[in-house]
Amino acid sequence: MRVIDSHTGGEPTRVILSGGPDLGSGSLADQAARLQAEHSDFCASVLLEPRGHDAMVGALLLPSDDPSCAASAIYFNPVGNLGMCGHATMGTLVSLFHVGHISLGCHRIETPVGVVEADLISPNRVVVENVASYRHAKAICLEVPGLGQITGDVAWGGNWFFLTPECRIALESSNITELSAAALTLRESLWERGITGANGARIDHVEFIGAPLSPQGHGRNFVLCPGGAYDRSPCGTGCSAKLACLAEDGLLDPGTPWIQESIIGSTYTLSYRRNDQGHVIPRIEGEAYVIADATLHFAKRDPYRTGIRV
Ligand code: PYC
Repeated sequence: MRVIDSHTGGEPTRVILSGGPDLGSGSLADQAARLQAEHSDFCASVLLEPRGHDAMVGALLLPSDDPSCAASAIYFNPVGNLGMCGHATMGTLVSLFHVGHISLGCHRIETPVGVVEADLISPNRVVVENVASYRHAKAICLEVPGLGQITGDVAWGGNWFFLTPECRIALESSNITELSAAALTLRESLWERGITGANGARIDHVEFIGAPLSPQGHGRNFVLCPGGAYDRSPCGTGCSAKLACLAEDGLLDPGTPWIQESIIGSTYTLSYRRNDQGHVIPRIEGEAYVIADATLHFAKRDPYRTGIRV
């Protein structure tokens, strides 16, 4: 299986160029559902140790039925599919440029939750225009064991997020273990309380938000991804959810830049525009670098052929 590995602000992406499963026909959302339901061994074998690790996100590229799109992408992490993925879209563009499949400029990518536009403005710099993002619920209050009462917003940025400024642990890289534990407990509490996104959608990302550490920054975050890994980058879909909240609170005007720091200090430059329907269309600019151009091998007798799952 031919893969290209990259990282975007420290967050890894593995683009699968060839050797993926046959997902049959139907919409991209149908094919993504089939990937998750019928090919979990494939996903685990590509992403988990010993070939990968639990923070890795896969991008399975397929031809798109939409002639305006350069490709379709199904993004997945070791526990299941993502709707959209900002950092992996940047990683995908940089990887496709690396192998000579695309040139610099604008490319449309179909995802299961809509078409996104990505502008490769240099070999390592990408601007992604994400799907329309919005706040679903404001100031939801819940009791979280060990954290007390927490208030936060539920928002869509291509995935579902619970965003709160109230985690009470400093957003510093030395606290990643404590932040991860707190975010996991909070997510568990959301599930127990039945707090969901639209149409009962499960909230699988938790985003702690706070003040920046650098003088140029406007905000800093810690994002827990589905499963237990945290996002090394500022999380493109998490930034989109954050932009939707800022816009709805009247705290950021369209076109005004916002520099978002991740928990390891990598940054995205964000802004948004409103489309004809008045929806928030996030713009996320960041850097991605190719780190490996590889062939994965799956020996039949390898006891860890489908990844280490303990
Ligand atoms: O960049 O949107 C993102 C993302 C989601 C999960 C990991 N990264």
